Amino acid sequence: MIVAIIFALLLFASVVFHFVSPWQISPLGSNWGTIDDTLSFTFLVTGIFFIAIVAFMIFCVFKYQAKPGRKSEYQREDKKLEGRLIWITTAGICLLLAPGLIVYSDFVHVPDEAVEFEALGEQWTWSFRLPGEDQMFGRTSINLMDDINNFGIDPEDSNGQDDIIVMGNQMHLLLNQPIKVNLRSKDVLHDFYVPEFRGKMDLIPGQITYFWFTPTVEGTFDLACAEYCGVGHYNMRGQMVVEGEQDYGVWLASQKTFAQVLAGGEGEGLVEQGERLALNRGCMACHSIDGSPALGPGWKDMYGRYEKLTDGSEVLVDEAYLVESIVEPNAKMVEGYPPVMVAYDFSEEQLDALLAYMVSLSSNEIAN
Ligand SMILES: [Cu+2]
Repeated sequence: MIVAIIFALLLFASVVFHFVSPWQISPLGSNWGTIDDTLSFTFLVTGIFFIAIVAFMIFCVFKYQAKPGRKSEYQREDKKLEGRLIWITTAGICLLLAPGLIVYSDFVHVPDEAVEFEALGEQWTWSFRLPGEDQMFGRTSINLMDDINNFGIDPEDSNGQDDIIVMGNQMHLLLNQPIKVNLRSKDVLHDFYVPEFRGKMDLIPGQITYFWFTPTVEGTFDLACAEYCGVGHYNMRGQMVVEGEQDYGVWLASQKTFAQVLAGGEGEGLVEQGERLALNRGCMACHSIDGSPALGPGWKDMYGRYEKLTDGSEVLVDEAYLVESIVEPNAKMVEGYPPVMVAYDFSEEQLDALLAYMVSLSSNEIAN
């Protein structure tokens, strides 16, 4: 009897929790209302089965409880019952699968009016590229990837010269414009997930995956990696800014083409090189430059200050300490930060550029 009551309470609490739970679905920001419908339908079907099965268990526990003189009896297999159960299960699975397959087909059938962008994932940052005026992406090769040419675009391919390389991990999208997102990974599996768009797709090394959507609400939406991809996975974030034509135009005009990036790479100073490296290599995922809190120590005024280490000692943040912290991050841990940074393999010149950038962010000076 007591077991039956516990089951009944659990059933009641589960149903109530569904309606009063603080974790409700985020408001829809794209055309994919059908994905919501599919989820609701799946939830309804599984919910009905859940209630029916638990109710049946309560009934059985109550009806067949142990009583003096009552004995269990052995029943040989019941072909008829098995047959019925197989058909009910089959029908249930078809009911759950069919709507999803229909919506998924729409999800990967890109309409003709859609434009494109590319999202490139790597541990643990996102980069974005637009095809430029010709609406054609330049050819890419992993052999061409370096710190200036993050996407590995072939400089020989004329389609690639006008490709727009978005700086930082914030991508802007035009409101109500259908868009196809092409997904590439540089290293391991990642997953492009913007909850409000209901869009979600794996990035698979060696393949280009894609889906399309139409952003229907203006605003800034978080992009989160939804496939565990290493210790920094939780911090692999970006942003999708959906805006009207005017704001989008202003943003687009401020971005550089691949040709400009290549040309700029030759004439840029150490500090700019360092800034580009920090952006491209994902430093900004964990370090802020405006003094805001982040996963790792912020770079604003970091150079020249004293940091307290986990062993209680203090260290002056000078060039030697900074280099050590980049190539061997766990050698001296600053108090209050988790030991999650991976060692970076930078060349001497790259380290010089990064240091120049960090020093430029600080108003402190170290007397020689
Ligand atoms: Cu990831």
